[in-house]
Amino acid sequence: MANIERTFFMIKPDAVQRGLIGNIIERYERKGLKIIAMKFMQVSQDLAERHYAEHKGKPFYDALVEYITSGPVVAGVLEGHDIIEINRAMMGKTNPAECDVGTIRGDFAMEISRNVIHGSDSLESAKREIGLFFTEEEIIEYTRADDVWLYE
Ligand code: D4T
Repeated sequence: MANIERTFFMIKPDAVQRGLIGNIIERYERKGLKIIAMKFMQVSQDLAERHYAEHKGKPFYDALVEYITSGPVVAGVLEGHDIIEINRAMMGKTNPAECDVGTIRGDFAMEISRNVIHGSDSLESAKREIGLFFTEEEIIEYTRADDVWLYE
């Protein structure tokens, strides 16, 4: 049995403004990823600073916080076998110039500072980020009808 994990994702302000929400969610659904929480929201200055705390002091930090608070985002939680690795593979590398075509960033992004989507990079960061954006009550446990055909 593979690992059932949870991961946090965020469709960033540039993707919302460019009308990419549907395309990104469609990719997740087509692949078989299970969405267990999702909301459309404005990230506050305080939440942005907590989310990006590990980057504080880096040259791109201020611009990063400004970008993520510049308009609404879609935040969500995915659950599935090895979901952190699968979501990172679907997003592509952080720098769109290095992304494979077919990945979300490879298909939609041009610059590292406008890279369309965020996804947790480890179990530890997933747990931290889910806790920052969602309460336990907002996370819905359910069985998806196609799980029996997605997993052996
Ligand atoms: P996020 O957190 O947005 O999913 O990106 P990654 O997990 O893929 O990458 P990261 O934590 O290393 O970077 C966070 C965020 O900062 C932006 N960034 C990064 C930037 O604008 N300039 C830079 O030089 C770097 C390294 C992009 C993603």
